[in-house]
Amino acid sequence: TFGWTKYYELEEIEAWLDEVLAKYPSVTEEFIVGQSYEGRTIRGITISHKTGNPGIFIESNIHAREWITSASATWFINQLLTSEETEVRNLADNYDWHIIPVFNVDGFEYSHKKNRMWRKTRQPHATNECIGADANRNFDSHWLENSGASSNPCSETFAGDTPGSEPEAKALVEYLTKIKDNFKIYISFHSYGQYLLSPYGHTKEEFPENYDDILTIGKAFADAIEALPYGTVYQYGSTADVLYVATGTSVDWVFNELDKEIGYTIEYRDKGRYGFLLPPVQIIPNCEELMAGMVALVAKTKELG
Ligand code: 0X9
Ligand code: ZN
Repeated sequence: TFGWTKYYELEEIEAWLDEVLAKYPSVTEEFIVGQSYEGRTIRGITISHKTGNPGIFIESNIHAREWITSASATWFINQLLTSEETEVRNLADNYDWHIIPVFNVDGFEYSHKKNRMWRKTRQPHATNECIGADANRNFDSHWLENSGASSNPCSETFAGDTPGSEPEAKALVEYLTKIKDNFKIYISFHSYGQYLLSPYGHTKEEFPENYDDILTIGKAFADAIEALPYGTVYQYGSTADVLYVATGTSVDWVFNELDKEIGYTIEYRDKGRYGFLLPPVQIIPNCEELMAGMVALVAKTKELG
């Protein structure tokens, strides 16, 4: 049976998703983002307990090797459907959730079967033998500017030949454009480093107009996590300021092109001891931190209007 004491392969996650959809038909629905390069279906689940709720969109495992992200996404889905805790019920009952547990399906499968450290998509390049692009550099927002991505197909941050050259990124752009009125918060799950990153990724010379609010919400997220018994510390701030310049990311595209005010990247545990190979015993603690952080993030976002 499915749980959160080990990491699962794509097939097992898909089967679990089917079970969840069958078990909670009145509040869940499957959505299809599109097809990957290798022809896999990129699937998501919506959870809605009533009409008229504001929406929150979660994209997870855009980077293949970041296995804690899909483990956290499935745990979070399970909590929204089964928890009786007041704070979790509030999130489940009063928000509509759109969650893609595994976005980079081809890369994720490859990271299980062939190369644990795979990051990118799996689309071959026309003139170079290196495979794949960084899907989180392939979106049409400051694409390939300011050395926040690479034009070298062999680089881990290869931006792709054009914005949307990767079928996965193109499909997500089309899907999000179609449903853009149904969500106001966008969150992208990554690992590792323990950061809550906000726009912009493309420059540290400029900040969004609502950056004060973004930082206030970020502080609420980080404080809530640090208050748990684990005492885990998250840093927060703009991607370019706190981490590094990154262009063409999904969060910046949603923020800039879909005019959303709230978009974050969560970089989960740890700080580098295990890195992408976060031991399974840390899945549940990481998830508890996610929930505490999300409860605070959503509450502070609401408070600030
Ligand atoms: O470089 C990335 O794509 C992310 N870090 S990772 O180590 N998981 O690869 C950070 C991207 C965050 N930036 C924005 N979304 N703006
Ligand atoms: Zn990542």
